[in-house]
Amino acid sequence: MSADSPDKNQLSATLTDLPPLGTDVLSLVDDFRSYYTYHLGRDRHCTSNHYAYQALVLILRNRLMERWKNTRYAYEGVDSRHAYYLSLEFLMGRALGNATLNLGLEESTTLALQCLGFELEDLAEAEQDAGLGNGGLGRLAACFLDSCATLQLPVTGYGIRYEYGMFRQEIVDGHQVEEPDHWLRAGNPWEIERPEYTQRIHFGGRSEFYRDHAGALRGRWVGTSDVLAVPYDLPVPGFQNGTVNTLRLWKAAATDEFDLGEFNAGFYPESVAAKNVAELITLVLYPNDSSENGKELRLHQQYFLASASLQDVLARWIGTHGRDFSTFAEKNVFQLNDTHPSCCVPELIRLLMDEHALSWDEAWEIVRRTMAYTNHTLLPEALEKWPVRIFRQFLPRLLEIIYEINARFLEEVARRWPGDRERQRRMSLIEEGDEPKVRMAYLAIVGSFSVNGVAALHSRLLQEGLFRDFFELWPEKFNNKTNGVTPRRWLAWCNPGLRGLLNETIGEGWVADLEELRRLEAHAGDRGFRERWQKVKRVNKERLAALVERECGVSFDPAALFDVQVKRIHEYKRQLLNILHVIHLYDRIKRGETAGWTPRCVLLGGKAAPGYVMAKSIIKLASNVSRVVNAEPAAAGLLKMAFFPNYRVSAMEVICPGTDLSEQISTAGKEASGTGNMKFMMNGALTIGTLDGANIEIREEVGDENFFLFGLTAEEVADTRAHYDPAAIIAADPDLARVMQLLESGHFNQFEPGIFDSVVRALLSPGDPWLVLGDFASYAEAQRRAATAYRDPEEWTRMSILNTAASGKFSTDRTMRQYAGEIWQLAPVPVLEPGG
Ligand code: B1N
Repeated sequence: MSADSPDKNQLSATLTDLPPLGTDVLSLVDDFRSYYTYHLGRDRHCTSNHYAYQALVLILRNRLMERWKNTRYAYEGVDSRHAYYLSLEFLMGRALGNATLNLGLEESTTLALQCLGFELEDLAEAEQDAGLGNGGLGRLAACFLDSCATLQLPVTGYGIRYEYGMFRQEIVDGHQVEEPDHWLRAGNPWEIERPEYTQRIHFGGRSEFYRDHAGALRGRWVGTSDVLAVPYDLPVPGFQNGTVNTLRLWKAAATDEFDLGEFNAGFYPESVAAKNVAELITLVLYPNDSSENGKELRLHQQYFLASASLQDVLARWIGTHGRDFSTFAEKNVFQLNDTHPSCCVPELIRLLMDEHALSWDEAWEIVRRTMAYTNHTLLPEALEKWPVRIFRQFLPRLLEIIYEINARFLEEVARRWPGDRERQRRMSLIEEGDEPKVRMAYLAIVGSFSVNGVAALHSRLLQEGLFRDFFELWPEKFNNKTNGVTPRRWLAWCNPGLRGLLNETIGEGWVADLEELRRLEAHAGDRGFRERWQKVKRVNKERLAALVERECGVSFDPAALFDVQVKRIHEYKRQLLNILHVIHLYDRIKRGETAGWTPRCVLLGGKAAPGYVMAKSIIKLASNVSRVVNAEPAAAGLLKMAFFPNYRVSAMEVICPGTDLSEQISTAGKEASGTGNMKFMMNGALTIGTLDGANIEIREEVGDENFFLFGLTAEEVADTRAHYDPAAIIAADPDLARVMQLLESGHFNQFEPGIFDSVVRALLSPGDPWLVLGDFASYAEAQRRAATAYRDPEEWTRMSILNTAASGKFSTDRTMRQYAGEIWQLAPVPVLEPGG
């Protein structure tokens, strides 16, 4: 070995084996000053919190970085089986608070910042939400990652680094206006770009057959236009355990040879401009929740994610195992978050056959053993079906593989049910018709070893309805995994007051073992404990009231019942039912029926998909009703209403701790699970809800006496459809008749004639799929029970405590243990803390 070429291992050790970073106040202060001054180049004249926020992120990121590396080494060291969570959405929200909490650095960070003249809370506020998701499905993915890291499970998230996340909602004259969310404008200090792991993605071209060296007939994809996928990694810290997992997000980039033809022809600026076309793929998140997008660009996004992620995993595999894929299925499992990444099924076959020379049977065996699919909705409008025409144009080789999967699958169906042509037609991956389509859910089911729903009722309805034929064929594939939420963000971080009280009462174990909350039951009868519980709630309500005042210009009295419905605006979620009830309360006030009144503040919030006209009318109606109610002198001190603009993860962190009554009022059988319901419950809100989604399990856990149940069951909903008669319902219910009269008379749109006609028509239609009026009386009655209960603060507080106490099941730690044990066959891998 010569002097100028040191031993390679020596060099790498010198490079990367550093002593652990200090986590004491002094080390944090020193480090902060250094980043602030040298790296960011700021001094005492800088007035914006932005740079202090950046400096703080960088010092925390360093501490995550050492754990991140240890985690990677630990996984490599035991050659662990690994799960990949593939999702078009990760609704991460802010990362700063979560990082300090999970690193166990809250106290020292708070002190260090105080030395420097900052408050942790202010710097946390300076962070943009990472809004790379629409709602429940994307936020679930984020909670899953937190729990996997906390359970030390080797799980990597794969998603898309959208340049623009979920739009920012402004309310102008009561109407929703969408503003672009350019969340990366000021840079994202958490992310690490890793261009060395760039992948190449094909589009277009054509599929052809050829003979390989051995004379075998093989397929290949030629004449393609390629796009690069560049990975950006985000750290996902576990709760105080040394583990940091990875969320890898792909950004599209033009290839270097991009449009060289045009370049050579002298169109230099044009060819550079054309780069944008490639980069369009990851430009923007589609803002449709629970409805199909159907756009070519969306399919590009889906395939882009699937192909980049699979190639990444295969490249790592080949790096350690060479081209021997015989144990690949023992070491890897892919969880598909809905059908959005279901191109993975044909794409893995393509990669293994066309690029790695496996046979069909070998490739199919690997797919079948490594893919698992989660369904998140029964709504027909959300079920993805891509026109064969679009596949043929952009993904011709994939289409060919899908046809082959289908041919083999239909043979299996024919063997099981000989001669049953109708069943073959029903189950085919291709829906026939003028415009033949690929049924993505069926593709996912056929290619997966596991199919799960997200709450008990939802999973049962999938088996009995939507996927019945498949359940008959492969009952063993089907299972349920009830959703959850992470108790780190949704209790420990967002509700510091309650965290303190819980820690003093039952110790700190609940943060990583939420079933510990059951021990609160013993304290629900203790008057002193209830008083402390009330004080915490009061402070949280004051914080929420301040936010509502700031965002909506409406003042909420913290002594009133805070009644909250925040979620995407959708007819099946029945925000209209809530608004009708507010109108009913308003009507009672106007009629002087206020004896024994419970003052109430109603908060509604959520985004409407930009093209969903009815959802936008619902927002407008909520705004108009708020304006009328808040201006009514007789309602002062009795009723307030506000529409909360730009509802998002960071807003929910203030909203759920300050809520008394959680509105979970979807038409039974329509909400797959819901997860907001769980956040509210954990923070001690009581639920008014239907027997839908996870509400059913919430009620089971907390007991009927601590839950305000109303409405038709899923079975009754199905039976009511045929003879639903809104006119008769109104005729039989004078309260509802007056509400409809107010609406129809234009009382809430005096200078905007006709704007709510379509809303009224929908409510009055015997074909209303959501049966809004059908549940009105039952809902109003449950609201009366809630109002009465609230007037007994001791009793209400007892119920509030029991709700938190019973919320242990709804931790994603439980959900992830079930995925790991029952689907992934994945064991935890211990990781040492730095210096440990
Ligand atoms: O997924 C959540 C559930 O808790 C909710 O009940 C469910 O509505 C939600 C297409 C969806 N289902 N489907 C979607 C989102 C975006 C998109 O483009 C469909 N979101 C849900 C978590 O399980």
